[in-house]
Amino acid sequence: MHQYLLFSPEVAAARAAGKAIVALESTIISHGMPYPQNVQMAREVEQIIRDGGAVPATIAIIGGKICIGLSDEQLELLGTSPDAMKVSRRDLPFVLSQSKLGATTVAATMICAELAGISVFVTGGIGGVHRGAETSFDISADLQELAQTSVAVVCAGVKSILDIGLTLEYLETHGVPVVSVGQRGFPAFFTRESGFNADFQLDTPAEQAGFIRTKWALGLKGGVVVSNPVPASEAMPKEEIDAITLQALGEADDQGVTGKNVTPFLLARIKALTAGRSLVTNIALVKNNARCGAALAVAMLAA
Ligand code: PSU
Ligand code: MN
Repeated sequence: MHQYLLFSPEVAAARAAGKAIVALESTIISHGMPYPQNVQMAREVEQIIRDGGAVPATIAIIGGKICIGLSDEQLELLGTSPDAMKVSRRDLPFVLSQSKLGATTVAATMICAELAGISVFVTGGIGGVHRGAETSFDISADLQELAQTSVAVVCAGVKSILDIGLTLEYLETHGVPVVSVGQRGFPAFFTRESGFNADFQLDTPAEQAGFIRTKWALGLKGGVVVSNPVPASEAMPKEEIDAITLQALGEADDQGVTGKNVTPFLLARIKALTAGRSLVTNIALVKNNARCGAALAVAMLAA
């Protein structure tokens, strides 16, 4: 086993028994949602995965180790510590060698999941190409990670804080397939449609698993985006979220927010500007993704 990996008892038992395991990220807890909803969401999502026949493995960096599966106290720590670092690929050696508390992004969680032998990962939304990237160069490291690390990522698409069209172009260039579940359209996180299509619609876990297995059997390294739209009853009105997104983007610009702070800033502003309603939708879509990801992880075990 890798020297930096530390498995929780639940995940270690699942590995020994050959059970389906689903990875979960921790930046969504530390930087994506406020306390206490973040910790409550994390616990409920873990339970949904158990109910779906798989074992949840929330991933974070604690005490110089990559922790695969967290205790209740560790979830609480991530949800409440203001000094938890947002850790992407470039930050991993720092936070590990300095024994800092680190919350892993989609990119870093993919790296850790692959090290741990976990091939399915559930989150809310992935990072992408930011609007104005032609001058800011702000393209999430999540996209490069999807190009090279072999983990399937279940998400609800990408937020319209990003340039969704350019994000899909970037993924195409890097050979990352975008699969959609239940519809052809690529979802836009808070809403079911983005105006863009996914590459392939695969509705059943067996079909999704067959696609992913085939990609890797061909030696085609890298991830697969499995985009699962927010349930219609939980989606936000498009006009409202579009207007609020524009306002949040303007504020980020005015305040000179850059680098890794951009995404957490925008998430927090959108939550405030919707009086918390975006948070309700956010939690609902992560839970929906947990159901999808658990079923996919179980299907991945079938021959
Ligand atoms: N999008 C969300 N919620 C999140 C994130 C993105 O709707 O919590 C987090 C994820 O951890 C993602 C990261 O990997 O933000 C992307 O950050 P950046 O844009 O700085 O790469
Ligand atoms: Mn960025």
